[in-house]
Amino acid sequence: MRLKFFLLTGLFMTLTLANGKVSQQLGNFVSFSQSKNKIEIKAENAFVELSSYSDEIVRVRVNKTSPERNFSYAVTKEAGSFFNKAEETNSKLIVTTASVKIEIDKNPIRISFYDKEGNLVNADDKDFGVSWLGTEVSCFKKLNEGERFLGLGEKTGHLDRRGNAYTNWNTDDYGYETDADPLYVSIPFFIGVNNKSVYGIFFDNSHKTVFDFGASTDGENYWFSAVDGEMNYYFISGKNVGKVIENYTDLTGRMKMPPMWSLGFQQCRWSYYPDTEVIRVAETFREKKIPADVIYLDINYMDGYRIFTWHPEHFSTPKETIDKLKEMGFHVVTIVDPGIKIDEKYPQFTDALEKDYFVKYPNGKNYTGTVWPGRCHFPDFTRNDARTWWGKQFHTLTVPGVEGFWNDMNEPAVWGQNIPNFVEFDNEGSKSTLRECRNVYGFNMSRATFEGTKELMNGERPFVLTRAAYAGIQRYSAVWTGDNVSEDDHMLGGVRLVNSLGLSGVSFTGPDVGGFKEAPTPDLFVRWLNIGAFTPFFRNHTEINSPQQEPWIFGDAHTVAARKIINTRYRLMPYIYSAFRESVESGLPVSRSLAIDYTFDKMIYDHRYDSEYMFGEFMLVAPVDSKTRITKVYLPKGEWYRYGSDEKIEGGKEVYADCEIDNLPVYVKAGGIITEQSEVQYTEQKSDGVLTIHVYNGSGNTVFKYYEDDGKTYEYENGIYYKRKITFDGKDKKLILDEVEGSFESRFNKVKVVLHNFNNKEISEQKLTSDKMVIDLK
Ligand code: MIG
Repeated sequence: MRLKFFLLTGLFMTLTLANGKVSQQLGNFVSFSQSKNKIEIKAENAFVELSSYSDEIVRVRVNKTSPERNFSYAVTKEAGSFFNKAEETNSKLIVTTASVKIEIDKNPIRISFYDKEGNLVNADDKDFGVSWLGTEVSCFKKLNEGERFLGLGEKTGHLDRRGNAYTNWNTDDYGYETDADPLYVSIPFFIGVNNKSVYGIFFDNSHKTVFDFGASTDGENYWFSAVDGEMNYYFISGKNVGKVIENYTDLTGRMKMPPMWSLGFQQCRWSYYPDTEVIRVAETFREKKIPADVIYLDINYMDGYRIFTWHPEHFSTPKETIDKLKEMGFHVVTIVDPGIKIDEKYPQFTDALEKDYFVKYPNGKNYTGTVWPGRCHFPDFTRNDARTWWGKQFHTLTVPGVEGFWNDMNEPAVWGQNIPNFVEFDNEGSKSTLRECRNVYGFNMSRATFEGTKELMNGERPFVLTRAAYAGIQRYSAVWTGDNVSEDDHMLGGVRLVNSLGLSGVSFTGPDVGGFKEAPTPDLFVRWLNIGAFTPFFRNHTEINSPQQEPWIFGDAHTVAARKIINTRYRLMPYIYSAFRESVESGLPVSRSLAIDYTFDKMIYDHRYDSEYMFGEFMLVAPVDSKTRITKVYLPKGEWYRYGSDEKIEGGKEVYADCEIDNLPVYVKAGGIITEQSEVQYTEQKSDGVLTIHVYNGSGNTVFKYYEDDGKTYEYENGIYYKRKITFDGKDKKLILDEVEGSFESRFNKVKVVLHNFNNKEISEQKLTSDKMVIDLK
């Protein structure tokens, strides 16, 4: 009787579970098998698969049925065989790599990750591990005491995300609030920081995902979920935050060197037209001796907003216009939107229609949405052939000389902002819908743009910029943080967006300096410019019908300040370019939240200080609003100098700092090595040929990895670069330039050393040779 009752309720339960009204747990362990590359576990209600990508990267896949195809837009690395032979006991399965121990409790299945020393780093929640609710899949994790959460890409809020929840669903949010979520970019990767250990989790599922870092479950656990698809995450270990980022970018790829000109100052607005106005703006930069490298054409350069066309009157001779700009040292970036105007007389439309490259309704009709050009169809960037087609269309821009491509509206955005979920995508041969493909739409558009323009530019580096993105975007594009507002809070919040993107593998990022919506006060503009000068992507941009926002329109004093600030950016170019190279090699960002180097210092998470960051290896930037003239800054343990000064400041405490409007608090770490050049008006202009190395006295040994290449081709991938280690020996007070590696000839023929807090002030110019040089600083 009793047994029968159980059997019946059992059957009943299975039925209710299957209809998704209540959740379903993965259940107990049934059996397992190990092959060369993976461990497959059968559970009562699920299949669990473990695989390894290095000793420090373990992938966990959990599916209700035997796993779907193995496919990822984000991951470029192949699985390997880093697992030792699994050990089975009555209650557990134990799997190890050289650096991670994974314990799988059998009843029910719960996964725990330990480090080499046997410390528990991350574990499933005891009550709830992986479960489903209909198609929705969740993973609950144990929340450790004091655990912090970093990253998750372009997310507003504070550095430590604990106590907050976030959604990934790429969204066009014009003039977003400083606590808005979601924004344009989805990177389902975060870093957990325990009292001693750190780890990363990359949940590679492009559906709408939620991350709840102990926000709403009484601090008992934290969880992440997706509305559909697999529980598919990578547990990434590493001895510190930097190593976790290195491992994550080993998995999802790193950027290539962007063109050097794209590290210069970029001038944008919606929109400069006609061509004579573009030339006038460029000329004004040169007249006023304010350095700049780039000018943008926003949507008005096109003919009726048709992508890949030129406006017949306003830009009747694009090549002549661009040639003129090039003579002045300017590069041109044009905007492209994904929406292709429905217009039988527009060849890009008829061609794509004929080739059937547009995303579709379930009945096969092309989806139509309205954007700037009017009614549009949208290329299916989840198809390789459509991507290739898109890439080829750029010839109408590259032939006249455009070198940068700004991918906008690729969330994708349409008027109404609500594309039906059932719109279909090819999804690389495995048909799917907007639910799975929205978050990777901008990623794939940027990829098509990068690959296509790279092909068209005969070996020169295109610059690609995007608004929407998914994990791995760093391989193809820089990211800007969308339609912000001209307010102090946006300026400061924007710094944290950049830092968070940096923690998530994307180095080349920045906000609209000065603010997109509304107009900045002169002080806000100058302060923002100053922060922008210490941000990887440095672009001034503002919306249509807003007041002019070029650096010279805020009055004489502010123009002088703007010039001084932009000059600093150009002086620092040899330092900044080297920091980009570091990013290309290791994935470490250029703007590095203090959580990278000072992870366990709790003061850096204090909301007054959590926007501070290292710019490159040695400079600390302390952002401050436009109204404050004296501020408190937190300097981590160690010794520091205010940038450009010789006064040493003891760290490990809060200090007061003057911050006149043209003087952002920027510090250099003791032992810091900062390479600079003479002031130039654009990156390709010849400097005086002197490389100036600033050394800030300290007692230890510090190393700077100095790097140069031609700044415009991919020849550096064939060894044509100039790399040398510069070491400051703080004990013997010597500067050692190692022998040059690579076959590129330096832009500089002389070297000068400027000393900070030494007995000497400087070591006068000498010839820069490629052999080892030892410079005595005493
Ligand atoms: O509907 O191209 O974020 O930078 O200036 C607005 C016009 C479309 C949004 C971008 C902004 C750009 C603007 N675009």
